[in-house]
Amino acid sequence: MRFEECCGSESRFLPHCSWPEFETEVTTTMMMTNMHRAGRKWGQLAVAATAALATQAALAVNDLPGGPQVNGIDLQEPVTRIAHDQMWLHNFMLIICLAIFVAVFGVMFYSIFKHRKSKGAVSATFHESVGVEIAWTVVPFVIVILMALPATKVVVAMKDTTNADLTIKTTGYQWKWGYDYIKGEGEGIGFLSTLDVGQREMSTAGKPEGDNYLLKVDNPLVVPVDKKIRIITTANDVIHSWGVPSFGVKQDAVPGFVRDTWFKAEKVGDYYGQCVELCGKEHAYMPIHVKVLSATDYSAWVAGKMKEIAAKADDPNKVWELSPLMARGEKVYAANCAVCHRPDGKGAGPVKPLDASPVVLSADHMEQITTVLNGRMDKGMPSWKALSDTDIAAVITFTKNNWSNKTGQLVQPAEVLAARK
Ligand code: HEC
Ligand SMILES: [Cu+2]
Repeated sequence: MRFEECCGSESRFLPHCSWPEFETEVTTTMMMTNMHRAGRKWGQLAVAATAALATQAALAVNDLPGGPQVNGIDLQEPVTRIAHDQMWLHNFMLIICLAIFVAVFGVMFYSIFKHRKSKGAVSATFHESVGVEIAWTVVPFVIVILMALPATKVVVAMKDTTNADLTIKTTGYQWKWGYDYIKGEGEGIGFLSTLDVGQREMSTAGKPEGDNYLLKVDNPLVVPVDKKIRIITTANDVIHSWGVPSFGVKQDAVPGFVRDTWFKAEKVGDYYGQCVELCGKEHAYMPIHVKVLSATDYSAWVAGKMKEIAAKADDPNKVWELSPLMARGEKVYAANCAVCHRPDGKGAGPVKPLDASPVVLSADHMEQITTVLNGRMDKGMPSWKALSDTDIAAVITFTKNNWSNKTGQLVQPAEVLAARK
């Protein structure tokens, strides 16, 4: 295995990179040991084989709808127009290749048989037949054009990511996927999708179970049916690739670059894929599970997720202690206020100092709350209404207790909330 293949474009050394060689060696040694033993005791081997068959029967695996099939030899069932087109192209070219195969080998074997030496065949003496040469140039050329035309059409359609209903950013990590809904219904939702822990345990124990072995994730990607979904791919560490066979989609996720692809699932259901670019030792453990829902189910899912996000956000009625609120306020100050009021709180020019400011020191919290909330637009102090109640309470508490301001006052988010009305 080449180093770059294992570790992607970044020159970051991963010690596990050489594991396949190691494993091959171990497996070969094990196989040899087993053969040796088997040679000694055929009886034992027979017993072992029967046992193995029995366990196999117990662990019978079925086709996974939207995923791999048992002994599947065809492409997975297509559920997007692109996947249908790809399947058609595949069959079309297969037929052409088959026809060429039959024609070429037919002529060849016929000639070998018909003109064999034992029948007294004498080779022909013609040379440089213009007709034949033109034919074997023109015919393949026509065939290539015939194949290239529909193929180009499909490739162009695959790249057309315009007018998407939903845009989702997909980030490859060693070894999981991150999904961020960046445009369309569900905008703002974001989560990580990791292999289900139980699956990893089964793999470690060498006891695969279930039809979705190594394809089960904790949080599947959820999308609505019959909507054009644009997938933007990128990666955080090494090159990964996002691929779902039923959608006919496979797009590399490259660190520092954004690429895109799209799909429009025509059927509700669960569809599976995997990372398809060797990305390190857990490459086999970063599956993709896409749940395609009806429009109403999708809206319900979005509503649920939004509630979760809101619940995680700050509760304005939470009563804070001084030190966590100060720590948070320090960050809010550095991010929003320090540009004008300076890190030392002394201000500059028309920007009044906050250090020792009467407004800041005032025992009446409202004085500073209204100043920060509404600003003094005419004097160059912006309004900070866009910050959350907790952020405003935090930054005010911070200014009231930092530098030479040692008021010991604590401003709670609820006071800010009340002042907004
Ligand atoms: C764009 C520059 C700017 C930023 C950013 C800014 N301020 Fe101000 N701030 C001012 C100016 C200018 C004044 C003085 C207004 C005046 O003359 O009354 C002021 C005044 C104040 C006052 C009143 C001081 C007094 O003694 O009257 C407070 C309190 C205050 N700012 C807090 C904040 C906080 C908290 C933040 C961050 C959330 C912040 N400011 C961000 C420009 C800024
Ligand atoms: Cu990967």
